[in-house]
Amino acid sequence: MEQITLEAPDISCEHCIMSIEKAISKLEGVRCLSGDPAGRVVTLEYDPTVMDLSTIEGTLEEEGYPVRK
Ligand SMILES: [Cu+2]
Repeated sequence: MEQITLEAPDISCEHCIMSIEKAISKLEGVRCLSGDPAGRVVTLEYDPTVMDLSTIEGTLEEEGYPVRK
């Protein structure tokens, strides 16, 4: 499993983290480890053999939280 922390500047509160967790939970091979509304980051774990980072980033963007590269 790969672990990655993604920064999404549009995260503003715990509800944003929950929205992201919900969207991520629908994807195969990835799960949320933690979210930090103050730091505007989410830390994820994913299996690179079934999931790629661009799909995860696309899902966050669709949810309204584009990832800062
Ligand atoms: Cu929020």
